[in-house]
Amino acid sequence: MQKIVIVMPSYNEADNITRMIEELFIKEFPQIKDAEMHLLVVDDNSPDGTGKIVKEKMEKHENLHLLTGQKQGLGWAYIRGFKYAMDKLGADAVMEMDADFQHPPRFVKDMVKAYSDGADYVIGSRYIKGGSVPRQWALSRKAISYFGNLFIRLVLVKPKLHDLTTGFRLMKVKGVLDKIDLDNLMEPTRFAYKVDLLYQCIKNAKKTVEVPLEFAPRTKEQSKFNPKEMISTFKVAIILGIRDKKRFIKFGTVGFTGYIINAVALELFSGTAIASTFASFFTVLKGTVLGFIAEPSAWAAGIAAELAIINNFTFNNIWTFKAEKIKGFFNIVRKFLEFNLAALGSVVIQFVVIGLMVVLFGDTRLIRQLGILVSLPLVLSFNYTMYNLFIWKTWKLPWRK
Ligand SMILES: Nc1nc2c(ncn2[C@@H]2O[C@H](COP(=O)(O)OP(=O)(O)OP(=O)(O)O)[C@@H](O)[C@H]2O)c(=O)[nH]1
Ligand SMILES: [Mg+2]
Repeated sequence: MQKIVIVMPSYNEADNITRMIEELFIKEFPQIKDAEMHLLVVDDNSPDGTGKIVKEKMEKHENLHLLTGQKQGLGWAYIRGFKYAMDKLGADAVMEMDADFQHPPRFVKDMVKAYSDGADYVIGSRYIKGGSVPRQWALSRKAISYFGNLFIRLVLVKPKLHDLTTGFRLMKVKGVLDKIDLDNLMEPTRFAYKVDLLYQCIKNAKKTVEVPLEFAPRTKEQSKFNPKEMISTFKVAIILGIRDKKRFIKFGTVGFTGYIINAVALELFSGTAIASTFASFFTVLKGTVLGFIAEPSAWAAGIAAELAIINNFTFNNIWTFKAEKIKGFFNIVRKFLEFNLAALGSVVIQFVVIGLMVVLFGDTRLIRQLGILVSLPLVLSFNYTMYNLFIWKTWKLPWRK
């Protein structure tokens, strides 16, 4: 039987906690047959005596646990709870759930069912069919929640998931939560820690599933929802979004220097003897489909592309793919040849495109430079794929172990 521990932080929830414990242990847990359900309340010495209430209830419910500590904010309360659930309670899965009834207990069983059906990460979602945000919320708050969430979906490039800021989630320990460095989550004192945790869980999980959640309004007092929390949440999302794309940005930058070298070298070589000597070997082809091979500018384009390749190999090796850096003289030579082989495609692309354009539109500087631009998108996507697959091997092919 799978052991599932609900981690529930509480701070001054004396009014809610009794009813929460009763609803879970008397109404909800008995309906769940395929998992052993536990509740761990993480109370930061609430002055209103929340912890004392939990202690009393523990005499009645064996699967109720209490962890107390100093108040360090929402993220830390959850993090301490996760660690305790994994290390001390031996949880197979843990759930995030608030004590203030914003996550109605009746949705726990749906989350557990998705887990039993094979998901290793389950998201309680307000933005899929069957889910909702409180009707009482002012239109402005609804809009902020919706568009904020949409923004995070875009920066994290997760269009298939609908709710990335929900606080009601279930994660399997093995392979998902135990792979995460919990002590170094971003913004652990705030709500924003949830975005970092979610991002890493999605990466680790084999199967992520969204289950509808009818998010309830807060019953007591004022909401803590404020601009500070919101900004830090967006900040975390943006940092995560960029961190992942950093390699592509570096690759683009190196590519741009390569482009400049390419463009300048093309002009330098197009009028020279080297280019026309190569081209002169092929004068017989003039007037045929392969006539572009007899164009000096096509050869200049080939030479320019090769110079750009040397530039790109060097800088990608010491910068873009620094972590996978190739070392040792013979390794470098071998990789360079492989790199050239991989990049041969781009030399060919440029040779053909510029050769053809020169034949069609005449051999002018404008046409040659336009040729580079036309080749660029083809060359860029081709190279990025080849390098990731074969040179620095950062992409795994499914059939390769
Ligand atoms: N242990 C602990 N629990 C906390 C802390 N801050 C909030 N909580 C609890 O964490 C849960 C979520 O906190 P809320 O204050 O409801 O935060 P929220 O739902 O993002 O915002 P609201 O709109 O104000 O409800 C509740 O059960 C709180 O009692 C904290 O610093 N320590
Ligand atoms: Mg709340």
